[in-house]
Amino acid sequence: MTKPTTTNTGIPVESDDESLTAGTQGPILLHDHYLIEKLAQFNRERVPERIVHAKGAGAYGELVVTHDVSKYTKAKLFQPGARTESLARFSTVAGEQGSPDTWRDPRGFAVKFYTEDGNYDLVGNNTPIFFIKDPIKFPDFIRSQKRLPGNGLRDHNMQWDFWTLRPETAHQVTWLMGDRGIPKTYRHMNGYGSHTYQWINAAGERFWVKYHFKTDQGIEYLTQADADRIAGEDADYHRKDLWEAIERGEFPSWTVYVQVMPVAEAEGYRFNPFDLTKVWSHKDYPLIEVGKWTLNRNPRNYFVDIEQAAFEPSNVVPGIGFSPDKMLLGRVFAYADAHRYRIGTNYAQLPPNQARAAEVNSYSKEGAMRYHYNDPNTPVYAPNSFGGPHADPRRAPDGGIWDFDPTIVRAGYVQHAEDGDFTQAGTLVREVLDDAQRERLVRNIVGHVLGGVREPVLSRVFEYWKNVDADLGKRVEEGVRAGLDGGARS
Ligand code: HDE
Repeated sequence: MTKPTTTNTGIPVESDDESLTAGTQGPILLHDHYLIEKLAQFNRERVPERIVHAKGAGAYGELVVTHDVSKYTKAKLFQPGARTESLARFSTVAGEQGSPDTWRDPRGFAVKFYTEDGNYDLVGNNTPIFFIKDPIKFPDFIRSQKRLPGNGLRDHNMQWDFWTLRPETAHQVTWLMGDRGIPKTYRHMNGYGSHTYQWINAAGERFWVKYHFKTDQGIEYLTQADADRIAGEDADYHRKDLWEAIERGEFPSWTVYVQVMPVAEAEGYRFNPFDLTKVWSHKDYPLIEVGKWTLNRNPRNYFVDIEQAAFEPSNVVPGIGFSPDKMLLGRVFAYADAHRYRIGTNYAQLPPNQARAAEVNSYSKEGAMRYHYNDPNTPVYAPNSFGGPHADPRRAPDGGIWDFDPTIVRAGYVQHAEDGDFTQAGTLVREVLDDAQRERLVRNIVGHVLGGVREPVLSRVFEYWKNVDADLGKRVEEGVRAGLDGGARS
């Protein structure tokens, strides 16, 4: 016996095929409320897409801690042997919801851990750094990567205009234009927390840390030509790959590491350790293994579990804290604000966002779409004399520590000994990439610049890459000029 179709409130309906009319050719009747429900619901099926990272894919999994890092953090999810359920969402940045997975772009690497002390969200990318170092530039940066206001088209000239006017972008753009700019699949890329975070151990000692999720599948990439072809064949190539791998029982995993910097060493380090456009040399701060993170369960419903997933850098748990990284501090505000706008006041009650392993005793109440019941015997205000919850600083996450002078300033980062916008991009080009990777980098840059970049931006592009590396810059200029003269794209 098949189930009867019902209205949204469970009332069996007469027909799913014909509207109610006066006579077979007559007007549709207003009281055909099921017809109206169907059309009205259809018009309201979309929530606003994410303003960045609109296109993505996700899955559930688990973190298992295999090494003892308790001397650095008391966070329960990082204690030896701890197993914590997790949700991941991978994404591109600039493309809209229907855009191809294989466009050249950094990839979002958002991870939610359902810990005993509440949800911990580590919202990173597949690159250890980012384009800019101050959140005030973020709207400008993103707009330069999206569409022209006039004709609504994407524009390489606009992208390079922003990049070349903000030299701090050089390190990330070098990653972007290289192999990491188009991962073969979401399974074949690393993930990074990118920012410097803070760990606090049980004795209250503090450490600066950077997170690395190293793919156990190996790093693999798509060439620009393959990516362009696949974009035309299957816009959902990465989403489908992740889904099918998990369906096959081929669970992708990453080995989780941290770099740890004692707080006292931050001041004298050769790079400003809070500058999001810089990495910490692994020679200076080697990777310390923490555990294994595996994705082993597909979402039951893509919209409910993934489109409505809400990751926020403000979700830190005891043993983990923020740092003076201004980009992190800007994000600590922005994400919850975006969620309230995009998926409503009570987004934390939606299935993927609910605390799983922790009890929620917040004083929040009501608001649109609320469906969790507040305990009727618990007051909705504090202080109160009726047993309502009390804040306990001993259990709360640790506030940041700030070595700042009392004057409030708007200033760039303090430049450390080897700081400079192009230094690490040049090191990446000269010491990390091999000849073949450099050759592909040049070809990718030339191809992208020939996609419409023109003066006065064009000369700055050559200058930009010569600042990264003289030889690379020369090869880019030669390649572009040959292409402009009608020569074969180099
Ligand atoms: Fe985001 N970012 N971001 N971002 N970001 C969002 O949150 C923002 C930045 C990242 O799969 C938004 O729910 C600001 C860095 C990921 O749901 C928004 C700044 C890094 C995702 C937002 C940054 C990221 C987002 C858009 C500059 C890597 C997708 C909708 C201070 C370390 C998460 C939303 C998911 C999403 C704000 C820069 C990663 C608008 C203000 C740096 C992976 O809130």
